[in-house]
Amino acid sequence: MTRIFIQGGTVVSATGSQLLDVLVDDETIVAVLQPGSTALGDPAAAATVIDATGKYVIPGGVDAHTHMQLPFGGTEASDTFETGTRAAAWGGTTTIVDFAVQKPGERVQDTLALWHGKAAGQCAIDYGFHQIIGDVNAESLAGMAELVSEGVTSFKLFMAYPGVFYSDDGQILRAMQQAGDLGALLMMHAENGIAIDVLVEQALQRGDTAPYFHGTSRPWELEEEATHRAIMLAQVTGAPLYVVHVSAKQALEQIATARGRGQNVFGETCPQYLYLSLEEQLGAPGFEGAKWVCSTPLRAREQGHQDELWRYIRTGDVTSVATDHCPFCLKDQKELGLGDFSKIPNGIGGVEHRMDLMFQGVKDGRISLERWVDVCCTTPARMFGMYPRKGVISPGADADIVVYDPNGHTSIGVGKTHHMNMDYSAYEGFEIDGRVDTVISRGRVIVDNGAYLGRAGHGRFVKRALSQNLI
Ligand code: DUC
Ligand code: ZN
Ligand code: ZN
Repeated sequence: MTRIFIQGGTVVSATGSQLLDVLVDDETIVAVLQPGSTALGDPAAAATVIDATGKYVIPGGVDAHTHMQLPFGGTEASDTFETGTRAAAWGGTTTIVDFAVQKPGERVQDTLALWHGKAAGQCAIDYGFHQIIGDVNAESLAGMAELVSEGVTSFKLFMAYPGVFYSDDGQILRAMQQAGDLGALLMMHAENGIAIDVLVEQALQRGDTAPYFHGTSRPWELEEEATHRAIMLAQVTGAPLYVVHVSAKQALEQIATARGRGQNVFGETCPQYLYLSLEEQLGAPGFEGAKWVCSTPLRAREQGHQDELWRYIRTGDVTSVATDHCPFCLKDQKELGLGDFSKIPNGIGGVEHRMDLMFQGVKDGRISLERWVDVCCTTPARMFGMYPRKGVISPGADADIVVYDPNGHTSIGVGKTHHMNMDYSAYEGFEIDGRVDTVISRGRVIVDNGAYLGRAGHGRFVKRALSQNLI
């Protein structure tokens, strides 16, 4: 048995911050104590003591949207479950929820088994799965029920990528009906992929082949339209809807309107949409912009999406912030799209930087300390049925804890704090006014002041309940 006593820190939860000490026994938080309390005798006795004076003690981050080793765009995402979860740990994330992928002709049960096989024994931190349904038919709809009983309680559909993951409105309706009946959460990639494919073809015909035109051929109107359609379909079926990686302020307005009516609709955004833009990143000279090709795309800074996205985080209409971590190296992977932006594998890696980038939002006065913890830890845990094991510092919870130094500093970039398997950083040169000091995953210190102490295989599969965040 290992005991850890975290002393002198400010415990930050989604609802408040207080000077408190935390006692961990083996894998579990056993007590949260007033400083100096002797209610349990001397809590420091026989324990490793971590001095958190002047620091924040927060629940380990929960990143509910990652794609480790995803086969996509003619290649495979460059982080394995081993490298990606190690990088996540470095950045203060102690749970990920990744996506198993069913493609046409495959059984969802088989694809989930395949993803279990990829992750088992490899992960540094705990992990769960969502299931992508790429072929809605009677068999896959029946399979959804089986998956729910195995702790996979959320299903992603795509209104984009015709011929790959795309579902038409009839298929979406059927999957939503099934999700509604099961009480499961329907996750949606909301972009009008049929219209986008026409714009892509026309751009290429014009000779607009550079990465910048990935962004202009996926205009915000086609995100807003698809978001609205998904919300209406969800309303007809009664399914709870979680719209992933929202980048357009107009799409969030649709989500906010639906929520205002009391509909179970939730929005997720990602740090890339809060910090990066069409003009500066996708529009970088030459082929450089390929680094930031992802979908939904980065939006035009001049259109004011970022300020609105931050505002929707404050109002709660953005329920959680995830990374959509889907890394590809520039060399040989992003380069598949040299001369044709439509062949650039879509995805940005960022699993290591989410906690820091969102803490910068606290420092910049964009969000409160408590909202930081809420959107990065607590609500994702509740949204995806992992609460109160995850996302909270409370007796009985898994001892997933981060000691965060608000006076520390983090320089982001390859060769600095970067442990993801990527040959560039999407956030190269970012300077963060804070630092992850110590990371504890189920009672084991896995990162300690710049030293990695974790191991592949420590992370376990989290069998999730139904969402605990429905209205
Ligand atoms: N968007 C990405 O950018 N990558 C993976 C899949 C997706 O929807
Ligand atoms: Zn998506
Ligand atoms: Zn994704």
